[in-house]
Amino acid sequence: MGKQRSRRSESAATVPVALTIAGSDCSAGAGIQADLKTFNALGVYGLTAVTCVVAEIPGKVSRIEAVTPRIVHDQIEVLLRNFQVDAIKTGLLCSGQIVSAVVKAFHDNRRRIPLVIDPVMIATGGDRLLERAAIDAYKNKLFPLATLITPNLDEAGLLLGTRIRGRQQMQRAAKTLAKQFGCAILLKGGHLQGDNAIDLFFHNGQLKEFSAPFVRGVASHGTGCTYSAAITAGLASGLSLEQAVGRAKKFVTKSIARHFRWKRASGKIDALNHWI
Ligand code: PXL
Repeated sequence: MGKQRSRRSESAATVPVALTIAGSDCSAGAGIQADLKTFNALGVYGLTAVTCVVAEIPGKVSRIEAVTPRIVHDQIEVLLRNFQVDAIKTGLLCSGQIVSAVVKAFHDNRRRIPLVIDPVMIATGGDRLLERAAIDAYKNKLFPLATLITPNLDEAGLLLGTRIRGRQQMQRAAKTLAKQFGCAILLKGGHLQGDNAIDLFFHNGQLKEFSAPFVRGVASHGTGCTYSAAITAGLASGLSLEQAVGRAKKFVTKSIARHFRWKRASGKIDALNHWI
């Protein structure tokens, strides 16, 4: 009994800790819910700072309500002051004021912690999730603090003011963003290249491709959240950035392939399977 207790407290003391700063998706396939499930599956204790509440099902956002920038700041501040946080990710930040509140909370805390930014702007179903004015706050204040930014093609296109199609344009975009913000870039190509989902990873002047067979016919709500959360979990656990991205790509591919599906008269609902 005594032995068991001491083993338990030892594992409790050494479990890696990751913080997600993101919105709540009530259908639980994306947002903070996907992040927590991913952290859990990868053996990381997850902390959360909620930025907004989204009423939605996969593919259809009904309504978004942001919480106040002050409570976003205070959630992060109290967590960073009291936990040894090993890695942080940001997801949907909703508004420019919330981006600024997040940056302020980071500056109030002296320790530099690996930071993964998923620049969530548009939901997979096409709904706009981020106020347009927030993009400048991202560019000027938050991106310069990033370890890694994980845009998809639409997000990278919005950030660079161009359309990105094809591998050469992807390579150029990844390099330009890395140079502009002084961090690593994971540019997610989705199904651009046909049968494979190809992502370009640009880090320390080196370009690497991560590829997996594209899983067809599955609603992919939450894949970006899950991917960036899995990378964050890897960094929290001490993996290198490249190892963390490689493992996360496998994790997200499996969670799509082994998805859940509910059939309803009104159509099917798919959800990623994080139990892997
Ligand atoms: O998948 C993007 C996303 C991120 N965060 C929240 C969301 C969604 C998509 O709907 O609701 C909270």
